[in-house]
Amino acid sequence: MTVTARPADLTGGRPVVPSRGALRPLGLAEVRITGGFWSRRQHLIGSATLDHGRVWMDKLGWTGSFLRDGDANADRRGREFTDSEVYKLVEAMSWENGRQPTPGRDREIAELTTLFAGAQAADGYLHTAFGGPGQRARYSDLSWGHELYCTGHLLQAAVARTRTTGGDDLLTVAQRAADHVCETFGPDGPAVVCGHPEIEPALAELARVTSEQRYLDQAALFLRRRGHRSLPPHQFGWSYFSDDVPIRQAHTFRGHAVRALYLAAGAVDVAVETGDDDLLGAIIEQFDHTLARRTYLTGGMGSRHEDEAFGDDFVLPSDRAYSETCAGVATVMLAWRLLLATGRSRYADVIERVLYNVVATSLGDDGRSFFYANTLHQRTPTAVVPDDQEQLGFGGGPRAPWFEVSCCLGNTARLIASLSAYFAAATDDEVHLLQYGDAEVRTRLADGRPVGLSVTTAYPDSGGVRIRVTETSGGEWGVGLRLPNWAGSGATLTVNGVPQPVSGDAVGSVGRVVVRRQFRAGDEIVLWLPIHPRFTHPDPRIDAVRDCVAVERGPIVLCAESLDAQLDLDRVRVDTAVLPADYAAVSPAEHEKNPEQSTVSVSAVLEQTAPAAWPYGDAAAGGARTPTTLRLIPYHRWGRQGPATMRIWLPKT
Ligand code: FUB
Ligand code: ZN
Repeated sequence: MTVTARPADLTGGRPVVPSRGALRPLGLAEVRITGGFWSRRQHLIGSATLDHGRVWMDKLGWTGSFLRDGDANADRRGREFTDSEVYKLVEAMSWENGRQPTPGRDREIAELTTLFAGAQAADGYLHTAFGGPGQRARYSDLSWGHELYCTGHLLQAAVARTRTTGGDDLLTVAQRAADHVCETFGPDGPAVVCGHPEIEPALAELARVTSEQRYLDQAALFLRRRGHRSLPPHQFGWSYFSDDVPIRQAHTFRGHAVRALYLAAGAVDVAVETGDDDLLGAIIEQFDHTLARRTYLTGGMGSRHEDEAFGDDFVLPSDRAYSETCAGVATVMLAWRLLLATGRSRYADVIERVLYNVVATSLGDDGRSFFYANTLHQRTPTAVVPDDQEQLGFGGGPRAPWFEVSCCLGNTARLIASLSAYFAAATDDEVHLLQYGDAEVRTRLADGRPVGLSVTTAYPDSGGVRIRVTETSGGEWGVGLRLPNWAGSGATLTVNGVPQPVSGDAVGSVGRVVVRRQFRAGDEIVLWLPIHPRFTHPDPRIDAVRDCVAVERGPIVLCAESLDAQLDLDRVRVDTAVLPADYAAVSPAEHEKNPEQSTVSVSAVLEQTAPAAWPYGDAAAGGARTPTTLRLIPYHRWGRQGPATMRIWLPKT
């Protein structure tokens, strides 16, 4: 890791601000998404999702829980972690307000902050389900109580608010809560951990915002205490809580996916701030293992519904994919930290995969519904959930306006609202573009020189990315461009129309090309990525999809969707001798209106199946085959036109 110590900065809208690392993050103030795929979703979050979340949280009494201030709370409604949903909503509102300030949103954040402050005990403790009259005692249920988890989300909301508008009362509430945590669980406190990690990355980030060493020390202490089975035995095992082995001794992520990923994110924060390269190396190893053996093609993680957990290596069944949206968001959190620490483009590839294929899939077109679990194979047509219906419990099922466990909505909102911060980062004298979309970048190099870039592209529909230098003040500097792993060696590059090498030493093993020169305003770099559709084959050890094939186009995973199940997708086989092709039925004008409609076609057969009383036999099954052309759509678009079946992996002929 390059070690560049940097002073903490409070504003600028960066979700994560490590004091050292290979890349320096740029914030909402330096990178603006100006159009395209993610701009449409940012608009949706700001215009619909945040208000939708607020309406439901008011209706269900989750915001009201903060009002009772020590009165009998026996009628408090919702699960133990509903406070966290209100905090996550405030975090998302803060990023959105940083992206596009509005007085109304600002007032709303202030009003909710007043609610939180009113519910906070004199010693800083703040949780609406514990410690009040008629309630369970504070910290009496560390496995399931989520008290420190909720505190973590309060801290992250305050970090977002502080980094977008400067410190205010929310930071005061958060610091009082964090001080309470340090006093209760400090070096002389009980050697216990919260069943749901989250306090760890939150304390580390609060330390970065406030320069308070004790918060970082407390995060490190919680990490050291985990893995010693301090939580009571449970049917899911200690691994569910990542409390089975000390964090440095583990070789993979395991147990509850969101818990494991949040914990790893906190571990990277602590490793980076304390210069603990062993700890950093341990997390890199665990993530590598998890990506190689426990991750869906979509980038989704978690294949077990019962405990929302990772399965064993290669246990990745499509029709039982859990792939919780929150696990996708947590993967982005972790990959982003590792990208900043190491500079490895591989992590930006992971972020891209998860964004397009998990996060974008979850969010409904109206911004008011979402998938909790993101299956890769829907066998029966999905139901349509009425706007006012809450899904009880959690997990699978269609996009729904609300779940009893509604963790995913706030996570999606806070990530998308802050997404421009994940588009670019800098070294001392280079600006690196990490995600592609219409964007404006304006920042200063380490020596203070102002630089600016304007990016225009139809990505991910098209592979062309045009970058214009809008500001420069002399001297050499560099523009780094990520070369996604899926692009292989097919990328091409021109600078002011002159072709440049995009291979060998120009790229190395890091997955990026850097154009260095004495730029002049108006200079133009054009990158072409080979975005045509391609077949993707699974590792044969993923038994559930052995002999199947998927189709990807650039960063997008495609799927077959059958509206009203008119086409029985379980009888389709794909002929891989014929390459997949862009489907031309959409006219250029239509495509302009809705670019996300682009589809791909593959040659296939439809196989006859006879009804059988026993689905096994002494001869290979399979009847007559009728040739057909199968049209595939981006996976993130499935389930939007009505009840449908769907599958990503298709058997080969
Ligand atoms: O327990 C809080 C959140 O609810 C978890 O992160 C999600 O997996 C869901 O169970
Ligand atoms: Zn969730």
